[in-house]
Amino acid sequence: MTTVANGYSQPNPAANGRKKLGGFVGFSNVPNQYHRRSVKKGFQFTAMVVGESGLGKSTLINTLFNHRMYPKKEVPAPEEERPQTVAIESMSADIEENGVRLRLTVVDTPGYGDFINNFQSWQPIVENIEARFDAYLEQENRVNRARLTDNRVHACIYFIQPTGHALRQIDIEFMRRLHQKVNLIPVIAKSDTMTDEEIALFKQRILSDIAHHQIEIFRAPVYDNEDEETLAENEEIAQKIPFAIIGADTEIDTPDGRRVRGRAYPWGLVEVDNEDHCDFVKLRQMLIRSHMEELREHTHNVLYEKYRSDKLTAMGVTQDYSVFKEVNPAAKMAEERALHDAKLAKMENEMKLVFQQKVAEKETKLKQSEEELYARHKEMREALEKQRLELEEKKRRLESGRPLTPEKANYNSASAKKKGFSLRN
Ligand SMILES: Nc1nc2c(ncn2[C@@H]2O[C@H](COP(=O)(O)OP(=O)(O)OP(=O)(O)O)[C@@H](O)[C@H]2O)c(=O)[nH]1
Ligand SMILES: [Mg+2]
Repeated sequence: MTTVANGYSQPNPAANGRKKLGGFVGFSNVPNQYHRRSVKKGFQFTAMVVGESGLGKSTLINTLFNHRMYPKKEVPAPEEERPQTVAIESMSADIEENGVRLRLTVVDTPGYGDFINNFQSWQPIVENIEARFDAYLEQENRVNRARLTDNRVHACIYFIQPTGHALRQIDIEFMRRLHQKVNLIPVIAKSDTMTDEEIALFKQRILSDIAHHQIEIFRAPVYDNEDEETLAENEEIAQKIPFAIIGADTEIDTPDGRRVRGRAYPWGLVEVDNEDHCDFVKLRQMLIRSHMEELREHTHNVLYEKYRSDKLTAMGVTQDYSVFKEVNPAAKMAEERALHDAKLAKMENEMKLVFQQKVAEKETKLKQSEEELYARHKEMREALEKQRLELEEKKRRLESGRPLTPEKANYNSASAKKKGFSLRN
């Protein structure tokens, strides 16, 4: 991680953060609160460079950071031997200016044009952009999402070869694959190889090609409440698109004794930071000073939102629109009361049923015991009747003088026999 000094001038936003107390409610201070909070949290901004190999993408990154992001060799290699970028790599720098913290990340991609099949060129880049969306989506789905790291690509600088003709097929294909995923900012690379007239003509051709192929490039929204100065500044930036840029990470001395970033040629110098020489300053201004928030907002509200909803729809997650239905409190209460009444009625019915069942059970039990009682009564009556008959029979016998029971006589003789038998022993 490197902290680089930078020369960007910016009005001091912290000075606006003071509250004015007066006879007012105070909600007009909300923007300031938001401002203070954002300043405290800091900002994250990620830009990506895409384009054909050797168009100066890595050089532009160094120029943007005003810093050589790549390790410097002991003996500086001639520019022609500069290594090609072979993999997507990202570099970050924490920049602080007037108390505002910014983490600026630049993603460098290997230039295409080396592959026979161009599918290999855009696929890793599209995948990288989507992986960054996925990482953000994954954070949003976490339980704790108080602090999200935003590594999404907020701007994609697309390098166009300075041919002076028109957009090539590969540019159109590439931009069409990227324009709904990222804010596209087309630039004419190595614009020091073209004259001013050539550049003006080439810009027109590029814009008409972009319009013809319905490629959406980033255009800053215009707000009504903007002051005239800002409007003019934004208009100036918009008119320079596609920016004709020059990259240089070396400093050179000018004949008039200044030390500037630029490129020295036998016939003269081109200065990176000179607006008469190229649009680099305007590009940097748009990225970092005037449109960073719009780039971030458009990424979040439009590009990411589209990616997110497409992805969730593909996963089979559907939106339950009934949750957005407007609620009328009176209707809601009536609905709840009806539900409650229905519940009460159901409970009453159930209790009635249980009661009836219990009563029926009791009745059958009573009937059963009544029958049992009746049967016992009958039995006892029969037994009594039998006894009465026997007694009457006995009485009759006694009266007629006959022995009480013939069985008794039999018994006596039997016992006598027994006695006789025992006597014999
Ligand atoms: N004339 C001119 N040359 C440039 C400019 N910017 C970079 N170069 C030179 O072009 C060559 C390639 O630059 P790089 O920055 O390595 O190109 P690149 O796009 O990163 O290439 P890859 O990593 O292969 O994709 C180097 O020799 C640079 O010095 C420019 O604006 N004008
Ligand atoms: Mg490179």
